[in-house]
Amino acid sequence: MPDTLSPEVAPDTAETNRSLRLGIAGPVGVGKSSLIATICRALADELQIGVITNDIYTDEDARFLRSAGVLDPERIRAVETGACPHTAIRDDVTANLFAVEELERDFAPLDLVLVESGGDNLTATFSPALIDAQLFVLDVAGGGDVARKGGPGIGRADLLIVNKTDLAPYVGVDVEQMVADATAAREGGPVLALARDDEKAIAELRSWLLELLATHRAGQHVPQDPGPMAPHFHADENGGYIHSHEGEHAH
Ligand SMILES: Nc1nc2c(ncn2[C@@H]2O[C@H](COP(=O)(O)OP(=O)(O)OP(=O)(O)O)[C@@H](O)[C@H]2O)c(=O)[nH]1
Ligand SMILES: [Mg+2]
Repeated sequence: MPDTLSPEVAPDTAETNRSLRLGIAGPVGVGKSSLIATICRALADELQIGVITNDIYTDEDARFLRSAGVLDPERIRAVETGACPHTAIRDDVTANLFAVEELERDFAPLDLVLVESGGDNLTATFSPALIDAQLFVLDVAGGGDVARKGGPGIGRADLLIVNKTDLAPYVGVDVEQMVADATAAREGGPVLALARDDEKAIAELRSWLLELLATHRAGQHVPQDPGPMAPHFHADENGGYIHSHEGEHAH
């Protein structure tokens, strides 16, 4: 596995028994729920896992995951946000925090709680008040250019997934190029190309998660806030450039 998939580590913090809370965000339909099913399939034998889904007006994602049979259905709970998804994962995380804590209490001790955001736009990220680490998911069907456009999730999530690579030949996307563009937008941060039947990529994701869990338990993982702004791409007549608002006040 490449070195760039190592989670960030900061020394001298306390060990913890609390579950690792992992957020999964990304645009509508990129495969967030399917990815959660994949993670559960890959790790449910060795880890105690719980799932919180966020839908705007339904509990459809929770129902999908329960019917996938990857986890005890009781361990999958839905939060109906009733508003723009980022409101509940970033602005006021109360409903999600209650749901996570209740799940942790009911099934103690849990190792991993996966929180799926409702599908949103490229600006949506989780608050570090809710989760310890976050995945941002894109899919090839959304177009190879999306990775290059940047945004906080693409730029600074702990891991970026380029999903549904099996569809690349049908939508004319060069996966290697998309991963290279994403890696540049992330200034070298980890990017994983994945499809739900790609055993090798799933094994890499599994190793990344176990390594992250180990650093979390050792008290050495520091949650990062991707924030609302991140380096992003501006097109111009010379082919465009990556632009950063570093040092400016956040909106
Ligand atoms: N070809 C292909 N299809 C996939 C893959 N993963 C998911 N899908 C399909 O993509 C569609 C959307 O998947 P979901 O997992 O519901 O996506 P989501 O991001 O959770 O969607 P929302 O929660 O509605 O935003 C479904 O039809 C899945 O079967 C994959 O690796 N390859
Ligand atoms: Mg979903």
